[in-house]
Amino acid sequence: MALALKEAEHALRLSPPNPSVGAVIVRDGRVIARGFTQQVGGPHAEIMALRAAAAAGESVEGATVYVTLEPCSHYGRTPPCAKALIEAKVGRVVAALGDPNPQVCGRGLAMLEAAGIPTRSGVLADAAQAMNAGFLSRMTRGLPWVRMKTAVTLDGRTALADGRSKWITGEAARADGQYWRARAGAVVTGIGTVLADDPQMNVRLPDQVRQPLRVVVDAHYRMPPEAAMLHTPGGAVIVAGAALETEEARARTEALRRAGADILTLPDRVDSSRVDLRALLIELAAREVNDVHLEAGARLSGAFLNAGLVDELIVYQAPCLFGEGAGPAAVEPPASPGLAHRWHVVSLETIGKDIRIICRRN
Ligand code: AOF
Ligand code: ZN
Repeated sequence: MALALKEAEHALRLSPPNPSVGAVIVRDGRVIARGFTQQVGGPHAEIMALRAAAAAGESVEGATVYVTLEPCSHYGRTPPCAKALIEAKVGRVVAALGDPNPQVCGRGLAMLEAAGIPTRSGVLADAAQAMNAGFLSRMTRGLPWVRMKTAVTLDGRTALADGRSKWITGEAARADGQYWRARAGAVVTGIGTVLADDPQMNVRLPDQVRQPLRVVVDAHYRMPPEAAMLHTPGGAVIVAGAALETEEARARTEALRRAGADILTLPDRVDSSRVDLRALLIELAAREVNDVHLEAGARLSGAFLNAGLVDELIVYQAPCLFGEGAGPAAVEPPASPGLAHRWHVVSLETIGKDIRIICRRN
């Protein structure tokens, strides 16, 4: 199963909105084939492993299949893996985790059992869960998994006193940030960041085949139609704004549409000139976004935190000190002490000359 999890890692940037699954086929104590989930619409991990076995001239009859998610039982974009495993006459199926997709939800393992193939589930479940936190979140909560990324100094600052902020962290940390972006279904930022930095918010890795949606939270539709995001290759651009009934707002949204943006109107429950961030996440989940990569300034990051919508923090910390009076912290103040203290560290690593801390919610 550990090998199957390793295999699944190859799918992280490729498979969304499908979960990233790995499969390994073992016969007489020997690994005879491996596979991982392909791009959406393409074969699942088990099918790739069965094909690899066939290509290598290996028989899978009676073999054990280790797979990091319950084999599917439904006709989605592809036919059911459980059926393919039954037809291939495998001997046993071991899964790390049940598939909470309501179209599967135990039926994959039940199909195998009904065909006389013994199954087991729950092997290395924690690692499998962590790897597909986004897919599991969308299936069980109807919300994407939200990772908030920030880059700060040792004293938690995002800019010098004069506002200069470019490249706090080094090249290695920035490349690592690209990998996290690359596994997301959507990169979310705020209009403040667009106006200050004019970012592209795309994935610039040479072997990347899919691009996450690019979402700008922009209550008043202030995004310039000339913004780089609208004129660089990458995922579709969504401008998420409020229900403004003014002539100017209508003219601005029209200009943005002409520049290629998709306008999403999400009025806040208490204030029609603000964006309801939970409604935004529900809408993104409906568009099959598993993972949101939040890469924004202190204001929007703080708003997501204070709405209790952030699941994970990725903090890059550079070994420098900007000191008292320097630019802003990564986020606006938490609305309550409970929100400030809700995190625990799950990983701490050096990335080039910087450090990366990953925290999850308690
Ligand atoms: C598997 N193995 O490698 C993956 C599975 O539309 P489809 O046919 O591609 O089905 C997508 C669903 O299949 C997805 O929502 C999830 O429940 C399951 N993903 N299942 O047996 C895999 N990626
Ligand atoms: Zn499948």
